[in-house]
Amino acid sequence: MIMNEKLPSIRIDQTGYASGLPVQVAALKGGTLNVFDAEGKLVKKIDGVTPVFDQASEDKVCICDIGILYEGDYMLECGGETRKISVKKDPWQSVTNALIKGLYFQRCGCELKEKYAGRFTHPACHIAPAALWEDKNVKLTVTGGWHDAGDYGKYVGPGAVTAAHMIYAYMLCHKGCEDRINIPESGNGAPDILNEARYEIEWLLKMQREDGAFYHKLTKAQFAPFIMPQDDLMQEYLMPVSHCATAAACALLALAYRAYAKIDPVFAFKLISASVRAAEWLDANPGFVPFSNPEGVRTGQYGDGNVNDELFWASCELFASTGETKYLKAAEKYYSQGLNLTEYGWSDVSGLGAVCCLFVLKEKAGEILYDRLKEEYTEKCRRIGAISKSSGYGTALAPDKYSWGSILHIMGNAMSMILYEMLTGDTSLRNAVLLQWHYALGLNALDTCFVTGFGERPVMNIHHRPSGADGITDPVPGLISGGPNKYHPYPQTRERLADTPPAKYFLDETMSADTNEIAIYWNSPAIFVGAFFAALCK
Ligand code: 9MR
Ligand code: ZN
Repeated sequence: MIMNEKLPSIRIDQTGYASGLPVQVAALKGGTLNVFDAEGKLVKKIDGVTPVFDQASEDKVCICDIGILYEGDYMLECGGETRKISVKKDPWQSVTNALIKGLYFQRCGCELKEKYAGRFTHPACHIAPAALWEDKNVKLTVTGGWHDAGDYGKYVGPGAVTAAHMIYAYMLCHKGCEDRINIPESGNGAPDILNEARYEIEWLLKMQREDGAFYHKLTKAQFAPFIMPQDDLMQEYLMPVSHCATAAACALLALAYRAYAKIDPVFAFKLISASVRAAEWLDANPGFVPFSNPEGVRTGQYGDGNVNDELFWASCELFASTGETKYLKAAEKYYSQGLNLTEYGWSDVSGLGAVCCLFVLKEKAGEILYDRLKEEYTEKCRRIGAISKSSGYGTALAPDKYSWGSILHIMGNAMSMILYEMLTGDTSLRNAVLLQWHYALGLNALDTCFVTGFGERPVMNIHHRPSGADGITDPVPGLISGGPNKYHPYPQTRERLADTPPAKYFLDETMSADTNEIAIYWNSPAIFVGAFFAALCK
């Protein structure tokens, strides 16, 4: 790759390294890797660095484990090139905080005040009443929630999944997400990660129809042009209800009930009641119909063709929150039909149900949903570790899996390996987890930090309407790009990138929604991973 030749031959985590964890870098030239401290003293030396062919990037690359370094700045030298790294006690709390704050910047229906948003302020947006798609004379006020991604749509399933990642991040890695992040609720006694998630959950509650079902999404018929949200004045519609949205919301609300029970019992009661009403609707309406955009609608479809994973997750969370055995039986039934236990994205949420079984229910889940599920889960995690091992950059994604939002799968696989460690006490996948986090922050085939506002070479031109329309050069900070996407690109991207290998199939360009959009449910698994490492650094 011509582009690659210009990139530095040492790839690093551009946000720094932790003094308590091994330092790993990638070298694209062989020989000896020398590490000099700030005084120029040689402190480490790794001989025999031998780059080997990496299928996903077609680079020759070698991951070098430098081991533990004390806090300070260092100069790496290998194959006649140098690159600086910094080692700090706790380098990633700020990144994690920014990723949480990134969701604040996605808030809809309220003003983003300078006090919280700095330069990235804007007046309240999308505050007009929404119309029911199926009966456009009916108008309802459904403000709030987060803009989903680079567009201004708000979608129930993706929102539920994002809030769930944040709640589980808090439940399982709370020391890494306890900071105040300067949002309007900061200092109210609740952790800000839960304050931020609540902004979405309050909106989700409004997306429930009287009979318990959830509207699939609240969007316009078409995506807006690249304008600021307050200027996007076209009519918003409540699109028809769907099984997947209802089941995902049902699951999230049952989970959120436990997360907010102590913080605000009245709110928590609302959550569990809404969850049970959703479950009742699902029981009464078993004929699954996948959502597809009604005629004339072009906004995100999120057309999930399988609801079993959502139903599994919902059953697990409802059992955890109510103790009613009917939910346990239902969860066992869905599990027996086969699930991808290490998936946590909008289309497959099985992994969230697995987390509930393994970390919340534990022995209460019983033989099938604890012992058997644990065996299957840990085996899958080991396989994820093996994928990372077989990649030149240590990336836990097979070369043929770089699709739209590849970052989701990389961060999801990092989550699985973290959960594996928590579950078994076996730390053998730790370095692989670190490499996924480093991937997001610059140790990759593109030498790009995928989180806006961080690193030497951050993504600059994310597909994100406010970032494109606000007249500020810098993008809104704390947002993670979806990253390389060879297998689901736009035709114009394919024309431009032709034979580019999968891990480089990326354009840091505003119009490249297929490779460089941001999305709330890509930020959130990165929050989980960041919170894990930030907690380790305490
Ligand atoms: O994340 C979604 C990805 O898995 C799909 O391949 C892609 C194309 O259908 O859509 C992604 O979701 C987008 C949604 O449809 C609309 N808002 C922006 C989302 C992120 O690109
Ligand atoms: Zn808005």
